[in-house]
Amino acid sequence: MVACILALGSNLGERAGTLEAAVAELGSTDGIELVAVSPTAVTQPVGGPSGQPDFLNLVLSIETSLEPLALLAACQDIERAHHRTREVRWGPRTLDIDVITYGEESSNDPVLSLPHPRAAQRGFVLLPWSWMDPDAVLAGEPVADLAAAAADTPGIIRAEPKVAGQ
Ligand code: PH2
Ligand code: MG
Ligand code: MG
Repeated sequence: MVACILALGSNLGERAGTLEAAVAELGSTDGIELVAVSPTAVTQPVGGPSGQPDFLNLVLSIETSLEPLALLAACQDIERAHHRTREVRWGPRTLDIDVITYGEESSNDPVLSLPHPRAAQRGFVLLPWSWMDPDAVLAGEPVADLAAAAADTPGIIRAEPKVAGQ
């Protein structure tokens, strides 16, 4: 089994319910075991069209027996089941599931770069990750330090617990 971090986001529709369902669906996927779920963060959109709604974001720690591209495919199947479409890059979406780390794997594969190439600058990934695991490290840097330095971190609010286990 390989330890991985997944990041989930939603800014359309029933956001909290979508994230809760997606966590449950990931947990019941063959080859994926949930280890921990971060608290939910209410975050302002980074990039993309202006005027889109705030996101709810959370981070999951999992263990998986799936290879990286099979893990990505499992995440994309769940995105599709929640009516995710891909019209606008960084546009509003019902559900986004990104593979942030896959063990210690480092790859420039255009389909799945690892670690996620923008994760180290994204407070909406780093801050909930640091809440879940204050000692987490990303590419040699403490996640809590990266979170403190990320431009979008000051606007992030910790939501009331809604997803079981948070
Ligand atoms: N995802 C993006 C781009 N911008 N901003 C926030 N706050 N949360 C996200 O999940 C997010 C984003 C691309 O996937
Ligand atoms: Mg994303
Ligand atoms: Mg994505």
